[in-house]
Amino acid sequence: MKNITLHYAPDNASLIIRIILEELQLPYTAVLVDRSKDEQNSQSYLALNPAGLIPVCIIDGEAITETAAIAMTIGERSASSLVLSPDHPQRAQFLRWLFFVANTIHSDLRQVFYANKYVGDNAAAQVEFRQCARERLAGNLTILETQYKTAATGYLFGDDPCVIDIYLALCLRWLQLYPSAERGTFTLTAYPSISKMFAVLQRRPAVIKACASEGITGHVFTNADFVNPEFGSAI
Ligand SMILES: N[C@@H](CCC(=O)N[C@@H](CS)C(=O)NCC(=O)O)C(=O)O
Repeated sequence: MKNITLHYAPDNASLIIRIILEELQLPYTAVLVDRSKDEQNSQSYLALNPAGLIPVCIIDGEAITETAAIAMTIGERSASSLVLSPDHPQRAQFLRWLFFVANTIHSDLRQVFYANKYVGDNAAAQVEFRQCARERLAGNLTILETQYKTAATGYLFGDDPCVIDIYLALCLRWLQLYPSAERGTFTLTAYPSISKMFAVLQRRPAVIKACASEGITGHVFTNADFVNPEFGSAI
């Protein structure tokens, strides 16, 4: 990978990829997608990602979308421990939990954050829909908490963090903050093993550097605070 460009917005799913790039010390160019101008739906951005979602990562001229796919691609191409290789005995379990975070947890989150996109403009319907999504999330996070409880090192696989640990940390960071009118509705209290992992993860230099470059400081996973300056948000 000679040339990497990350299209990002502060505290968006692109931050998962930025942390991975920093962990691997890969050089990259970050290009801001200004959500206050709805740039994710501009013609030029839709040409990269027709779904109008952030992130897009261009690797050696190829546009890649979907956070988990980008994470897998970068991790595999750099033969890093962030991704378990196809011959690793725990590869199937690794894929299982990566998909769980990507297509269950992250999807549940989108339902909490963007209820209007699922049920339309009816405010009462949105409240009910968000409540259902939050209840489903609580159940799914309990399943993950059980996995982390049995993880010997605190990380899901082995001594070092993998892309799943990072992905989950960002998901639960956002859930602590957004929608901002509901800040505080979600806490990590019910998930002590996950929370313990986050406390270690957030001290890693790559995490601190990636977050700081988007204006995010402090205990970024265990005691999330908004982007400062107030420039960008996950939703
Ligand atoms: N399935 C996508 C979801 C990405 C996603 O939800 N991105 C959010 C920002 S964190 C976004 O682009 N939101 C704008 C929108 O939904 O219009 C992925 O994994 O990359």
